[in-house]
Amino acid sequence: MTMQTFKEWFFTTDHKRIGIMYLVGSMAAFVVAGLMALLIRLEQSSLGPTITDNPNDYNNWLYFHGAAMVLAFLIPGLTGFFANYFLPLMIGAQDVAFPRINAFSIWLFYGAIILALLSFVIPDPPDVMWTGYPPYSITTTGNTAFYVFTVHLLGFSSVLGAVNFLVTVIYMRAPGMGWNQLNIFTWTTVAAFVLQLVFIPVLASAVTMLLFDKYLGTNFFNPEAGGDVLLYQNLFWFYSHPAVYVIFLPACGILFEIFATMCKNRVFNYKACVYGGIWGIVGISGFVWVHHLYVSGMPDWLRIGQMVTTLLISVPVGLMVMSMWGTLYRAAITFNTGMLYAISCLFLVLSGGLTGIPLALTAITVHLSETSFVHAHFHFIMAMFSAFAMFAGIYYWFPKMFGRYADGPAATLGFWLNIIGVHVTFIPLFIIGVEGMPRRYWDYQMFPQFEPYHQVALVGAFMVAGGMAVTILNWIYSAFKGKVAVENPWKSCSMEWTHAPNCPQAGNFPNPPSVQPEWSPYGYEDREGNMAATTDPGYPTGPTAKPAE
Ligand code: HEM
Ligand SMILES: [Cu+2]
Repeated sequence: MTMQTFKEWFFTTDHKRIGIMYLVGSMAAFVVAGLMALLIRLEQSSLGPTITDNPNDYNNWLYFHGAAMVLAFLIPGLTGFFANYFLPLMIGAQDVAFPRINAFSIWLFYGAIILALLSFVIPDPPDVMWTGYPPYSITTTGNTAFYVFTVHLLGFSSVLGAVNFLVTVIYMRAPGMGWNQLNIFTWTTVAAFVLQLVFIPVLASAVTMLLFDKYLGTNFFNPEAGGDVLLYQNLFWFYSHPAVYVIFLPACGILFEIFATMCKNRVFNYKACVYGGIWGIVGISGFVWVHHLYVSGMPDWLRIGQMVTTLLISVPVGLMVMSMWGTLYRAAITFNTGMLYAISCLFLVLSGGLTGIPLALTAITVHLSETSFVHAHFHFIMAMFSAFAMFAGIYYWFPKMFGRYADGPAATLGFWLNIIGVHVTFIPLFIIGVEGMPRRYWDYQMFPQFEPYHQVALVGAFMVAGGMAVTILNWIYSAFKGKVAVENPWKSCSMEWTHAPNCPQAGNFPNPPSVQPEWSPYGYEDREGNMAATTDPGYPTGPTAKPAE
């Protein structure tokens, strides 16, 4: 890369380049955090010390793994990369509302990544998990400030992104585009950014109070001086439960785009999905956080009340999942790699969601809390469902971004290694979780009978590592050398495919489109009529794309 291209990328304000920079940053976080996961599995694969005899090493890996996967891979991947690249294209906008603020957001994100990586070279890295609970985070010799400042940078970046994208969707839709003509992905992204805007300030205050307690001698969380240690848990989960929907919702949005295109169907029950499903989740999301602290002290009315709201959230989630299945109805499905990942998600959301139900029931969770059952639950729904939805989206939009296909034998091999590998890893953890395997323990001398399960999990972890290596190398190869793609290869009706060429230039649309009320991003029934309801003839009738050099 020449200095010139480096400068062009570094100072870019183009939402697509910023998107690609988020993709690169979040995948880098994914790779490093994935290596930590291998160390964790290796350490647990036999009783007693395995690859380290210092339990604190284990804590450092676990800290980095969890914090990076949630805060630097999933959230920036979904609300940074996917939203940046595709949302303006889907709504027919030429860029986001505030391109320079968008550039500032990505700088903050990279600042956070660098800060997080520095934790590998400082003498006393943070060891407080991604949750940072006091009193440990205050009494530890680990550098809690690193954790706090990383959260600050990422939070600030997200809040700026939220304002930017909400303004973009409200004011920059193609002329004539009504709210019920938005892609589901756009809706889920709007919902995710509303959640970020409302809840991030709470997390930011919680970790700032931690910083003050540890370094400036305040006592917010110190019961000896009249503080309340549980206050932190409440504040943390008041953000971090909604944060799981910041991940879950855009992941679902990606799946809807893929299902509609590959099945050539309308989104089933669109309005119920948007107003009942997506906004139902947003509405209830702020009243369920207590299910993360059922085993901490609290009055029963609060515990029972939030058990009810937690269970209630299955209703909007169910509406969305029904819409997904309904979109498949009587379809002649195109099974490419994106669709393979997307279909696997239909099953992963079941195993991940249904295992949340016993955890939501106060009587049962007393038994399951802090065991590897919880660990397996959220890996099914986050590490698999949400991450696989992202991979699905990368394959689906690969021709749009790079003008080339990433499908092929390597892609399929990667898929099967990944999907089999994650099950081999996490099913054993469900089983031993029910039998009492504590989560986040370095060693488990008291449970020698669990050792074989950990060995199976290790095999699964190596399969996933292999699958991810194949997948990522295939992406890098395909971006430069893959088979050149035609315009709109999956024959979608959505605007990012029909009206912008592959590898769109700055400004996105050769002729900025406007639409009539009968246009729909899912207008497959009458494709010609649908195209006629826009002002631009659109692609693929237009010029062919220039593949990425
Ligand atoms: C309908 C679905 C869901 C239900 C009923 C549910 C319920 C729960 C409950 C009750 C816990 C706390 C368990 C404990 O600590 O004892 C939990 C943990 C967790 N869930 Fe879910 N969940 C659902 C969906 C999701 C989704 C969609 C995500 C993310 C995309 C998610 C991510 C997590 C995470 C990360 C944790 C563990 C947090 C930690 O302690 O580090 N869950 N879930
Ligand atoms: Cu939760």
